[in-house]
Amino acid sequence: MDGVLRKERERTLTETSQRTFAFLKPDTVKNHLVGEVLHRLEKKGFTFKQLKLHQITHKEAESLYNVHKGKPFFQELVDHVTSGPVVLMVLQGPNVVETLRKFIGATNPLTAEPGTIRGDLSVSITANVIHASDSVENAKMESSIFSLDTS
Ligand code: 3AN
Repeated sequence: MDGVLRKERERTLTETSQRTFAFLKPDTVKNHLVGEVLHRLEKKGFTFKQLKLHQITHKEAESLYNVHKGKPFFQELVDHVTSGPVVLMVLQGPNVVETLRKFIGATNPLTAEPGTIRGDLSVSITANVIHASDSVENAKMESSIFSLDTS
């Protein structure tokens, strides 16, 4: 790649760089898939800015999934994410909110595309490996529940 092209590419990457919040769910820790998922995220080129093992409390889970309160799957979801340790993370990369969501695949692993994290590593809609914020605003809000910062 010549110098002008390289500079242009670096400029584009810097300008679109952003941070997002994600966590690996308890199923991922129990199934010994933490290394596999972190490896995929690293290979893709995302940068870990923060990474932390954490036991989610009921209060934190209810804040995190407040939009789903009243839905039939709410209790099962809260029970699952509080059932064991999770791995919290702040990731950085170009357009990372959208690119990470594509990379992890659809909510239901049974319909998630093969090649995506959920498509390859799960069959359960509740125990679906990883959560990732769906907007810059939600990344800020969700990370703050765990005293992390995506700004
Ligand atoms: P995503 O994690 O793909 O952004 P959301 O935010 O709509 O999906 O839902 C949060 C979590 O709630 C999902 N990761 C999934 O575990 C669970 N969930 C969503 N929809 C359903 C459903 N119809 N049945 C059971 N669990 C669901």
